[in-house]
Amino acid sequence: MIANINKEKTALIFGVTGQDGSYLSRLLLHKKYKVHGVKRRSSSFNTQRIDDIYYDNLETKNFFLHYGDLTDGQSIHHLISKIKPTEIYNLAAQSHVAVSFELSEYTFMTNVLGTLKILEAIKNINPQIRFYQAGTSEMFGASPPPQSEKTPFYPKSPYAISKLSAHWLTINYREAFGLFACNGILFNHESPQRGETFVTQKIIKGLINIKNNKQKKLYLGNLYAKRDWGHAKDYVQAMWLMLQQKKPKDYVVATGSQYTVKEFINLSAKKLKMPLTWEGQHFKEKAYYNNKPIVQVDPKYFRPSEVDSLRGDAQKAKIELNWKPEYDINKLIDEMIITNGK
Ligand code: NDP
Ligand code: GDR
Repeated sequence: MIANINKEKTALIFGVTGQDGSYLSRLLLHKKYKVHGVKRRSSSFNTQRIDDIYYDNLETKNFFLHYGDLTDGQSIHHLISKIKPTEIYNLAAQSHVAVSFELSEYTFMTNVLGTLKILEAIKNINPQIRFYQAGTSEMFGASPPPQSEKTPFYPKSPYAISKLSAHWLTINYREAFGLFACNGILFNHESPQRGETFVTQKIIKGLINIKNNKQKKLYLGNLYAKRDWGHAKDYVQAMWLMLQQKKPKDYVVATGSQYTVKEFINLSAKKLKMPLTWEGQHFKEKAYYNNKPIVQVDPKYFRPSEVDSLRGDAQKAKIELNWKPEYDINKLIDEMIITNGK
């Protein structure tokens, strides 16, 4: 009996209502964890991605939701003391790069000070708790690909700089206080649960709406940025693996392939049987379908400074974690199209 209690794993997820939070919750419940998630107060419902998990686990009592906020240190301390997790995943963030140029202070309060508050609470309450910090390929910014754990950081937005601060805080608490704290340096990952203001979901929903005559045009920014797009389901597996190792380390997680935003549009349109022809250049570039312009550049979606080219080298994760992605870009787009009802 005691052995069983000792073996029980309890996870606390900050950012449980987001894309990754929903996939990680499913993964951990499947692995027989007790999962506690932190949701923040909102004037309208913000639990759509996890409502089914909540109701499925009402009787099993394996999934719990608590109010909390990364800007509220007291709630963080209280939750960690009360829940006594064995693992904490910090997925909560102001995660939109473009928005971070407008909400720079809030981005720092959440992404940097929020992480610091969790690390402090772990140090003071129970330094044995294992900690995962959601780092990002945006930290590489202007450093050319392929980017690995050895690539110098050169962040290009308040978001990227905030995440880099959190990255170094995590390393510092590992070195200074012996915490089992890991940084995942994850490249872009998408899914049917991806927020609608990120470019992949915006493109797929936009094209489907246009095909169904529910929308006339899709307005986008930089069509030539290159990204390494994977699937969130594969990437949460890597997060969990990092916390199961003997030693806490930092890992790049990526597919190793990159595409431009324009290539992503063309691939999606082809799968939707919407042949596109492109005309014009720069701000005048447009894509035509059935002789009508349906994709158009809008300068308002350009960022004050852009990350041009990301392609990750995930060799370390492949070798040490035995991680490998199951999805490629085609499988990812197919799934996003199907679940959008096309
Ligand atoms: P989402 O934007 O989908 O989710 C972010 C989560 O953080 C949501 O649950 C959100 O709550 C919550 N949140 C935001 N602000 C606060 C706050 N002040 N207090 C508590 N919770 C808050 O992001 P993803 O799931 O895509 O990403 C997860 C993490 O991984 C983020 O930290 C992101 O920066 C990072 N990351 C993401 C990558 C990607 O490609 N998806 C790549 C690399 C890193 P609410 O639902 O109420 O808005
Ligand atoms: P990113 O993802 O900034 O890489 O951050 P996003 O999908 O927002 O942008 C990818 C690229 O597409 C270009 N782009 C547009 N982007 C958006 N959102 N909307 C548009 O209309 C548009 N047009 C062109 C962007 O300029 C960019 O080059 C995501 C987030 O999940 C971060 O939290 C995470 O850390 C990184 O991925 C890795």
